[in-house]
Amino acid sequence: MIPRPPVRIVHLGLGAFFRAHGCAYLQDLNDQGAHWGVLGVSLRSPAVRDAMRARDYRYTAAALTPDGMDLRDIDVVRDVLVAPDDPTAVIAAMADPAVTLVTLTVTEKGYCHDPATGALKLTHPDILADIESPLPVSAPGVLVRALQARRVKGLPPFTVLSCDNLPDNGAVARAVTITLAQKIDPDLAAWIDANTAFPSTMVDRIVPATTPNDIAQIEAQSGQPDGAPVLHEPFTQWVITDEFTGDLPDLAAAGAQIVPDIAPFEQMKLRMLNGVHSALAYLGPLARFKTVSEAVTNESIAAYLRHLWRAEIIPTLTPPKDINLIAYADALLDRFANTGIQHHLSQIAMDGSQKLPQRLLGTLDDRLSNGDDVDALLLAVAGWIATTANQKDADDPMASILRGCHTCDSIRTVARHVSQTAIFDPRLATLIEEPLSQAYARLLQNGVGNEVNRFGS
Ligand code: CS2
Repeated sequence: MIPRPPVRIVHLGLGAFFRAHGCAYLQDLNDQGAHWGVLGVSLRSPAVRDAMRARDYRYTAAALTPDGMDLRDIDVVRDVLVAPDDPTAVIAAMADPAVTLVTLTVTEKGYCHDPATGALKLTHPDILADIESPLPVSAPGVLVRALQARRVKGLPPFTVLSCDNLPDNGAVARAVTITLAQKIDPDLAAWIDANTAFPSTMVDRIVPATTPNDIAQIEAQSGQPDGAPVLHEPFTQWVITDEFTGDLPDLAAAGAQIVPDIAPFEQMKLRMLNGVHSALAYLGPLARFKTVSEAVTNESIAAYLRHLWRAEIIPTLTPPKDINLIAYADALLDRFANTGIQHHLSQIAMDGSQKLPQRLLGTLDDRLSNGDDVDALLLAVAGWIATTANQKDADDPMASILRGCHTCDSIRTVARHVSQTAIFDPRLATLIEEPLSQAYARLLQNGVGNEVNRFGS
């Protein structure tokens, strides 16, 4: 029997995405003879650990195609720690000399930053707690205390690899870590700044949430019990800035692209895939669609998305080398239309306040500043407002601030949204308020079907 790989990577925020994406690359590497094992850390709940325990952290990854599922066994996770149960054990594991890489999928809000500016929110309750206590609760807190422990032991830092959908996610991870370290120990902050690499990455794979029905189907197909399988589309992409130093996995050997400048890849993916995902997530349910594939098989919605890409998003982008953005958009529509995937729009809709700036507002800002047409983008943002203002239990850290009030007409509702400086840069707020109020009023008056139809079918 092949020995299981030793822990050399710690992953913060172990959820379905990293298990379906990063772990698949590591499995490919290990299949080629490397030995990279992962210690997963849950920053909140024990659910993933508990579900993975029965198979000793092995699990099935199911690639979803319209014709069925291709199953693969992934065996790179060696253990999972739950930070709130034992933060000291997490810090000790990250200060192990064998660990050279810490990867993160903690979602946009996990960075405890202000999405509009990228700066750490020093008033965030978790950050206030982490300045006071050596037992951290936030992701930046865990990074700072683990780097502090390594410095005390005379070890070099680990490389920090953010795998969240944020522009220049390495720079965001660096900024929040160093800002917090400055509050705790300025010498430590200087040491981290001088010695730690935070490469930026663009990660891409559609990973719908696993349901009990999916588990039953996978168990029936594989013939073995598996409490924690993950589902994913066949497509995968991982682009990483060429800032890797030290003893790190050769992710290029598993198909990752290592590039000198990641910005064109990130902008392309965040604006074209995630931006359009968010547009669908807010407009689709208003037309009673529940999943991405259901929504895009509607010809008017598909025509709206084509217009959004071709007329409004693509002109703001610099194509990465050798990529044709029209072909990229067509491929996205095919990926979205995969009927083997039940990707619920509600999964994408959550945390809109944290997602909108990098997905839709940057594009809007670029175009409005040039006096370019923004009709289709405004409709998407109006859909977000209609959702957050009218939903009682929106899954968003700013839900209570964005929820509508009885006395708010459409102008006041839009004004309340655009005045949130954590989401809207004040300059953009001034530019956007009037046209957005009109778009929002039109959406309420005409309904989503008529509004989408304006873009042809
Ligand atoms: C989605 C992403 O839930 C969401 O917000 O837009 O998770 C998307 O599926 C991935 O980024 C695809 O790589």
